Amino acid sequence: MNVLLIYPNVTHQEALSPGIGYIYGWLKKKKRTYNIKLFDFTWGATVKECYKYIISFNPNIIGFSISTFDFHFTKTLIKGIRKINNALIVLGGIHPTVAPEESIQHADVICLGEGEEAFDELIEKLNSNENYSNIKNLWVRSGDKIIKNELRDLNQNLDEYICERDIFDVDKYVTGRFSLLDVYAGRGCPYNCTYCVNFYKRNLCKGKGKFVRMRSPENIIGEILDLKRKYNIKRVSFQDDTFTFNKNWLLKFCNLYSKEVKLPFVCNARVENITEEVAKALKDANCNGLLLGVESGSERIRKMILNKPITNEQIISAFQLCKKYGIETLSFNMV
Ligand code: B12
Ligand code: SF4
Repeated sequence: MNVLLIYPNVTHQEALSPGIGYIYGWLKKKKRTYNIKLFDFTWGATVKECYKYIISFNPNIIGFSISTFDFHFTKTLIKGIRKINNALIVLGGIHPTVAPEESIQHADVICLGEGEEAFDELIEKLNSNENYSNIKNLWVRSGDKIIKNELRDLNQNLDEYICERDIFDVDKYVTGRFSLLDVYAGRGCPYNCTYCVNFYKRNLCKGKGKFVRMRSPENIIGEILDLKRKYNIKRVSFQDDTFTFNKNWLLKFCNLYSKEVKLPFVCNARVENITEEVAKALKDANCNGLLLGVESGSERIRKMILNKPITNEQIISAFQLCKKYGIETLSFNMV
């Protein structure tokens, strides 16, 4: 069974796809013996090169990881692929999750939400010639019919999932970002800002278990030490939507991190989480940058429209505390 993963990465940002890392990590963990390859557009590969690669590799299944930015390009790519290969075309990532009706028009299968188990089940069934139309999290196109399977329960033990990066040319990514790699400490966000994808994701997973989940600090630190050993990383960026919402978890994490890792790191945070105690713990752990969502200068708009009821005082206090502890800040603002 030949499995090809494609990262269209139209914006060419030099950050590898965690979606691909996690689904590949799951297949590796399950010791699947398929031949798994990646075609990565990050470094300027052309469509022609991709087609050439597909002809030589001859995949049975092709899985794309796409955001909405990637969708238009991916549609065109798929049209060409259909002419040279009969692989089952699967779309996963944020775009098929938020726009499934549109996505399924251009694929055989799409994955909504988390894809580790669903993609694995799909390949297993395809490999043994079994019916794959009833796999949870997947929509499957069968002629004119679309089979829309429900979502499975969310895995509450995120330590079971491992982001395996070795399918990527990791050294290139590490060099491109000055010795930095992204790490994911958890999934979901407890807040409910109206404009955010988490608002949609939480509704999608309603009734499927706790939406916000964190990995154990020990597990994350194990991953980072491994990245340090393998790729000599010098900095870490936590890409979680909100790294700081759970104070007990955060303090435990910072304590352990400061003893065992100490690499400088940056993370996203909510202003109201940044108390003196938290700012100090972050600094002691070697956090040198916080990215904070301000969004609007109007308290009324934040509260009434965005459902982000942070006060002006909380914003000022968070930025002042960061200044006091020598943590650089960046704010996200809507224009
Ligand atoms: C980390 C992150 C990034 C990273 C990594 C991007 C990437 N390719 O995944 C970086 C910094 C590079 C980035 C860049 C951008 N991002 Co961004 N990013 C995020 C963030 C904060 C977290 C994503 C996350 O949790 N990943 C963790 C992994 C485990 O989850 P996952 O990627 O969804 O993967 C799971 C499933 O989707 C599925 N899956 C994924 N791929 C596949 C493939 C197959 C075959 C299958 C079966 C399943 C599957 O299984 C995975 C494991 O469970 C989200 C917000 C959010 N909460 O989703 C925004 C978000 C995805 N980003 C967004 C945007 C807009 C961008 C940019 C366009 C920004 C810009 N203007 O440049 C670029 C696009 C880059 C790109 N080509 O993807 C939007 C996307 C909106 C949309 N409709 O597309 C989001 C939702 C933020 C928002 N605005 O609300 N981003
Ligand atoms: S706090 Fe940030 S990640 Fe969480 S819901 Fe609001 S905008 Fe989204």
